[in-house]
Amino acid sequence: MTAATAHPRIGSVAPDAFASAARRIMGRCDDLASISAGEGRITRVYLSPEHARVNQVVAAWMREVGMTARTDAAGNLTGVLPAADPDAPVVMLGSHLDTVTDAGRYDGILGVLLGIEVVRLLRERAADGGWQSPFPFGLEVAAFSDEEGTRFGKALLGSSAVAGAWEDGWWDLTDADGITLREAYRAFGLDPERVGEAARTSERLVGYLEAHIEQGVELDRRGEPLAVVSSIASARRFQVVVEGEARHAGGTPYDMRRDALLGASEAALAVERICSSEHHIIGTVGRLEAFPGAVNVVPGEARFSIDLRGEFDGARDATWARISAELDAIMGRRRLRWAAREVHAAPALFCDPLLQDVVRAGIGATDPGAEPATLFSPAGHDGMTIGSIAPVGMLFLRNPDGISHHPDEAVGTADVAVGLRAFAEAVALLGEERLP
Ligand code: HGY
Ligand code: MN
Ligand code: MN
Repeated sequence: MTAATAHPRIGSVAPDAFASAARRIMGRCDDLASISAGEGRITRVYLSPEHARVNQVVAAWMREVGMTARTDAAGNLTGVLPAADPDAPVVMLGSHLDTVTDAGRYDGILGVLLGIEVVRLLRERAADGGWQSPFPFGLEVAAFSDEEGTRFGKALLGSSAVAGAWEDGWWDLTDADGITLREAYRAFGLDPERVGEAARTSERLVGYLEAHIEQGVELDRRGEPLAVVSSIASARRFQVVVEGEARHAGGTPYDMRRDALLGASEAALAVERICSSEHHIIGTVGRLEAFPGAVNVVPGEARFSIDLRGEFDGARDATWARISAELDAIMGRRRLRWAAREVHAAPALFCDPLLQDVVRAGIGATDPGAEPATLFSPAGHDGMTIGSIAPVGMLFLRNPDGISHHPDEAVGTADVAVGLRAFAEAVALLGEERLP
């Protein structure tokens, strides 16, 4: 379904309404960037004081467009604008407000703010009679609290709670200070026993639509502002420990050394070599530590992370088997021991065909005649968990140079304006398409 013409209720919105909304969004991304644990950089992790503060600020913006806003039992912030009919279908929009360490200001945040502006637009259309009834379908904006997994290593904690997929084994996860997830819940004012209350059923939930910067270079290279997302890469994350023997850096001959750092370093290069030879398999060693970490001691232990993604779960798992075999060979050759602990896993998510269509139609309405790009997302998103309770669709916005998870992360105000138009079109089309 590609609606070449604008949706009747969105098409009549004055173009400068999108431009002024885009300017508001960009300013608010700057506002939220200042709510951070670190001076001069953006770091906002799950259940932190910054998490509490950003929920307060965004809740006010949700209320400004007529939504009720509340923080759920897992720390997610949800805005709700009910339909006139309490049994009407609901369209959920959203993304996440948490960040990686030293992050950019658009990853996640942009999608939450675009969702709020779509509600503002659709409500104004209803207010000025642009809509037959106050609201034929309900709208929700989910501001998920932990998509990145920065603090506890396990990603998608917030949206997992909403999807009813919480696992009790997660309570004993610890952060860098040894604080458990359970202790962090209590310190934040949440009751671990009540996390199940954040779960919602799929009842009346006809779709989850997320707008997000691409976090890749495809749109920049094509010179296009927007794309439809076809699927989201599956993910597996491991914490690997390598054990050798700490010895004197001067007195230990090479043939006697069991240097854990060198074993880990060879392993990191092996991850790159194996994954780069595969299609849509991406492996990254993002953290590597040597112990005891003294300049004059051969490292007796090394710990490193592996972030492994793939378009298809099977290909990802086959690649993990190849990496494991290679690590066995490397560590055997160096007389080292190694063990990997899996700290995160999420299957690939294939976006719903109808939701892909409404996003494609929304983009088409902004650029009639063009054939919008359809891209695979190697970046993970909350739709990976929400997909178990609702069909998922995603809209990508151009991210110059693909820089993300970095302070230089960027998005153009003009792209945000055209992205808002496309997103609003898609939501209106989905809502109407799913009306009884
Ligand atoms: O890591 C990711 O792909 C996402 O940005 N959390
Ligand atoms: Mn991210
Ligand atoms: Mn993100």
